[in-house]
Amino acid sequence: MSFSTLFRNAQIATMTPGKSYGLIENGAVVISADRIKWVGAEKELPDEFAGIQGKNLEGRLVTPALIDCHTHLVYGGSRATEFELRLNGASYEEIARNGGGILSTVTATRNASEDELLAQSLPRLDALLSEGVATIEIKSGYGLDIETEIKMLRVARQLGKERSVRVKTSFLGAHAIPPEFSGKADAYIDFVCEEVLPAVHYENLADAVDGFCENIAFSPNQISKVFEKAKSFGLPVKLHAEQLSNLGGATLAAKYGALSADHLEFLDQTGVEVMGESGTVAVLLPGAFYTLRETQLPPLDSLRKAEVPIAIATDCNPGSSPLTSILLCMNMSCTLFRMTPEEALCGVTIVAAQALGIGDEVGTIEVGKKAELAVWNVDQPAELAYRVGFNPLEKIFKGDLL
Ligand code: DI6
Ligand code: FE
Repeated sequence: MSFSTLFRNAQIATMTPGKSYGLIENGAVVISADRIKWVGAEKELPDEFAGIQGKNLEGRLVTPALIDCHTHLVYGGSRATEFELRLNGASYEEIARNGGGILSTVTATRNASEDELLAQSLPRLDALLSEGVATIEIKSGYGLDIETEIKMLRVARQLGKERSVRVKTSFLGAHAIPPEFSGKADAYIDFVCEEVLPAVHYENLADAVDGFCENIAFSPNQISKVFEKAKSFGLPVKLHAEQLSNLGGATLAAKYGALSADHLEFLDQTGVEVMGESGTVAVLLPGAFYTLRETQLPPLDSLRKAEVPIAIATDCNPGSSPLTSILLCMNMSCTLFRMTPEEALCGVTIVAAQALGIGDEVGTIEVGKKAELAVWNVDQPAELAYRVGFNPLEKIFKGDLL
């Protein structure tokens, strides 16, 4: 027992399905090595654990460490100037004609060295970690050439070594058409499938493959080519779908057994039902909804009725969601989308883990899962989503290190 740790006198939101938040009052958790060995009411603690070193959490709330399952956290430069220009009257089109928008981030990302990209990305990662995040998904997609897509994904992997965080990477070559392929979307997709994705996969840099299915990006037909290639490499897929219009992207993703379909403001009933049947997670991104001042709400009630699992994420990116707060994301999901605080917490724990295909490892406080716990200075779980601009994290605990 010398390598076990006991947390006691805690309010534990296990996030296991069933009872509200899977809550255990006056609870205890036993951790051995990096796994949860026992969890329950302290008065039921088995004798075998009674003697081990313990830490009194003084009634604090314990949740699974949080998971941000959709980010574009690695990028060069900033789009603050564009933000300012727009608020001074410039149109999005004017800005794009002058080299702004996604392509300005592509230029800045191509021009940044690996070290510079890492240095620029670390403060964003640290902001998320300071709010209890221990797992983050990071996409490529601002390189759009072999060298820069690889550079972005290497930086994403390196972030996981620089900090105590699990990084899951997604290859997003099909994000936008780079200037050198202007007007040649099909040729670019061929390049992604035949050259970029194979190079990325050869270096084992992608845990999944993503795409942007939209009128301003790629059609379902073009995305399906990328998905076919991903399938041939045994890589899971996911998709930015139905963000600005309805092209049936979510249905396509579900047909490929996608881990998730993300955004979904314009998802229709057919899409909802197909997602419900396939088990594809709906990842809602309130930061992009807010920043773009979108008014079309994702079909929350239909998703609930069809029992589609719902996750939420920051979508941290320099254009449509410059958000590095998972707690604000939770608050926005409640205020803007009318999700409940419990749904919001599920969306950054158990369901976010499912969206990354790691639901067996993390996302709940259950025997056998990785011991990755966030301890909060709050009286009840709803406070995490309720407050705006306040961070009550006491500490993240991992494994049996006190
Ligand atoms: N959807 C988005 O909202 C972002 N990417 C995507 O596929 C936009 C990214 C950006 O503007 O830089
Ligand atoms: Fe995104």
